[in-house]
Amino acid sequence: MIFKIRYPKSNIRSDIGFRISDFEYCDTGYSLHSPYIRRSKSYPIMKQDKILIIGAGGQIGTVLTAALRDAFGEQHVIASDLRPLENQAGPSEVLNALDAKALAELVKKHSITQIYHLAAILSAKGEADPMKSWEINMGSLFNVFETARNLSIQKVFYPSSIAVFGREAAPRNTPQFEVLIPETVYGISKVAGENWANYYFRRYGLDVRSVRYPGIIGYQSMPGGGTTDYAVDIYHCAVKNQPFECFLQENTPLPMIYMDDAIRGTIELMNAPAEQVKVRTSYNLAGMTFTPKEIAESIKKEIPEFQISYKPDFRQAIADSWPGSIDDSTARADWGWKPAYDLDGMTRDMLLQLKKQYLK
Ligand code: AKB
Repeated sequence: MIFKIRYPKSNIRSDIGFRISDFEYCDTGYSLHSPYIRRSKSYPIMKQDKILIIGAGGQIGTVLTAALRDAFGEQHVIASDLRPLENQAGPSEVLNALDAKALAELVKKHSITQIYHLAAILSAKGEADPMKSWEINMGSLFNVFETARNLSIQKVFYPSSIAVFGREAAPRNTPQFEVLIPETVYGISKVAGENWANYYFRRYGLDVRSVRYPGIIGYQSMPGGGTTDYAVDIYHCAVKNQPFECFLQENTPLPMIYMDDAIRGTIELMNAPAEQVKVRTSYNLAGMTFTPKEIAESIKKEIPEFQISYKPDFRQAIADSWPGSIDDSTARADWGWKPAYDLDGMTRDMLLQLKKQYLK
């Protein structure tokens, strides 16, 4: 079953205040968004919980908010962001996660029991101002962890990333427990954040759960400031019959995941019995692996006239420092993670859903 969610027309990446058009390589038609999300099939309804999402207007937040509202009820999920969120199906608030007092007041006002902290400056954008990126990523995280500890929040979700890995890590099928020497400030903040998550769990018993997201690809929302963003932009160009210029070289493999899988994995981890969540830093979460050339070939199966060219920029070095694929067997063993989409399955669905959006 498919149902429509309403979505703000703004192209501002909500959690960090940068315009995603900073990284636009074709006209991706942000204002045309009218996203859809598949109704979740198996999320248990837990009406007693009150969930706060920080960064609810971002790429993941937009879709996760709708999925959690579907599972928990619209009034039980409070969407927050730096700027007002329009057309929300449930309560929403303006929140700067760097403001600890405002965060605590909001948690008390809504009797929050769970926090999903999605606000961060991503890998590519973070390099423009490393100190500011560090302050935002770490300052907001400490506010969330301290508020959660002081106000007895039951669970916190903290997204980490494949950006925690660097060139010293195994470049393929990178293990769960691997050397972490990232080369971006975003990656460094995620390694630190994972360790603080583990610290708050061990020291204070705070139930923090985390996955290392690969690049996330979805039709419902746009990413902003990441190195994997090309893999969303490419589909928008394809459905608009525009050629696509890729900022990575054709043979650059990266771990990626379809949005539906990423959201399902997140909710499954958050709903897993605590004793099954054995990794308290962050779980490797894999979906698929492909290069720009391979995603273009997948699109050409559906749109034979699609054209791609390559013009690598500074993001190539970031991508080269990341693994091409990661081993998520620990997540599979501990809490039953399993992705559903492969590259061609994702391509068919992305093109179908985006065509519907652009035809509106
Ligand atoms: C980025 O490219 O920075 C993000 C990520 C992999 O965490 N999509």
